[in-house]
Amino acid sequence: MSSRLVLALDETDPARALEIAKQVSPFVAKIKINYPLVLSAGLEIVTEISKFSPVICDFKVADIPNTNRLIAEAAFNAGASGIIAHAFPGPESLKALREVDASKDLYVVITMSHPKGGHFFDIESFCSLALEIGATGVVAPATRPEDVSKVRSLIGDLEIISPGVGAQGGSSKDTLKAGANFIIVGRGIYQSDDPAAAAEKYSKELV
Ligand code: BMP
Repeated sequence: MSSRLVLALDETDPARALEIAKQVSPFVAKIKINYPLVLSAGLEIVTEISKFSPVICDFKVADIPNTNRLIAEAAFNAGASGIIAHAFPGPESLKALREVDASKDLYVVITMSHPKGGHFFDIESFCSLALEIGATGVVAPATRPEDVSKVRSLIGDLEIISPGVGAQGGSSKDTLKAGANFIIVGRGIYQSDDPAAAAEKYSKELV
């Protein structure tokens, strides 16, 4: 069965990040990278990691349509298979990302996993926006499975990818039960003494 695990590779040492990407690739569906790694390694790291796994650029894009477009072009040209965006700038900003390349995955953040991370997020409006613009899926927090259930009831069969398992204390079992398709784990894997073994263990919990 294919893995339902996404590695959040926030390791900032480029050589170590590449080595981890290589080791965990048999156990992950995708690798999500974020600013900490790209700011230390440059966008070329997207191309390098794509040799091992599809890469989601978690740039939480949140700008006017033209700037969103420029960011997506850079990420996709580097080889990213998908990109993550914030919903609050509205439909035109999200559509601009979609229009760069509709074959790429676009995930919309619905609400966030950290304490009080949901206070300024409008779950209903953001889910309806994700549907309206034809998103591939959404990001919803494993730390609040009740929010994942609510999101699932609002977005039909769009994908849900859920961070917050491991270091943030979320339960992968409860999150999958609430309707998530993929679980995102960062520190629980890349900070482990044996990232490949940790990725294998998490991936086995998700079948
Ligand atoms: P960790 O497992 O180390 O907590 O990493 C979680 C990853 O998911 C980080 O890259 C973080 O930026 C991201 N993330 C999150 O934790 N909560 C959210 O609500 C949205 C995220 O993208």
